[in-house]
Amino acid sequence: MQAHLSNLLVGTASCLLAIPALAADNGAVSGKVIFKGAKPVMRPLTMDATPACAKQHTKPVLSEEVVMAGDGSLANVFVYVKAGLAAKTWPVPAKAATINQIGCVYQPHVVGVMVGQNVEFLNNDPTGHNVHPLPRVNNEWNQSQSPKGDPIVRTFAKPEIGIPVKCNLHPWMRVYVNAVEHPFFAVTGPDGSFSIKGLPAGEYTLSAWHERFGTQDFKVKVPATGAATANFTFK
Ligand SMILES: [Cu+2]
Repeated sequence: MQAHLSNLLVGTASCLLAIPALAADNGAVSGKVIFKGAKPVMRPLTMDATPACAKQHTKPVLSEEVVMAGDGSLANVFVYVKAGLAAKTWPVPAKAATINQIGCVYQPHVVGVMVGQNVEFLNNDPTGHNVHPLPRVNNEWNQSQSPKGDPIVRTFAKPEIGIPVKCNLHPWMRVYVNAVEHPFFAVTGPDGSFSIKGLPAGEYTLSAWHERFGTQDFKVKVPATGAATANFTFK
């Protein structure tokens, strides 16, 4: 009886050891964001007031308020898991999210970061800038940066979607920072597509945010392995 019980315990222990492999987070959700309707016409940015900016461009630079392909595929949409994740703390990436200033344009135009992750603003330009986020929830700050100056490194302490960041010197400059408490987010590319990987299986509310077209939610069931699909249409 004694021997039988210890065999049973050994068996139980090896089962427990196997559990982490079974619980690996291999789910994913991917999809595409499109816009249906008359395509908005973007105005060219007027940089004439600052020749150091204007001189860096040979062609007109269009506002990035709407970046859309001919078929309506919508870029620069921030897609993230809004609800459904277990209450746990996800590790913050050691690597900073980088926002460069090139030709007096923020690159990229929409950025996702984790709360507490470093956000590094670089200045590639031969002119000064003044980085100035306008959050509703996080702390507002603004900091000037000399031509080709040292990076400005900051964090966003609270979750917040669509934080506009402007430059006090160049009114056309705009980047939107999105801070969330987990790593399950993406920004749509020029083809309107996105992919969020490494999700635990479960039912989630995904949210898609666009600076002009607003917010849309989508309920999705993510399998333990493989990808669920979530497509968004803005009008
Ligand atoms: Cu500037």
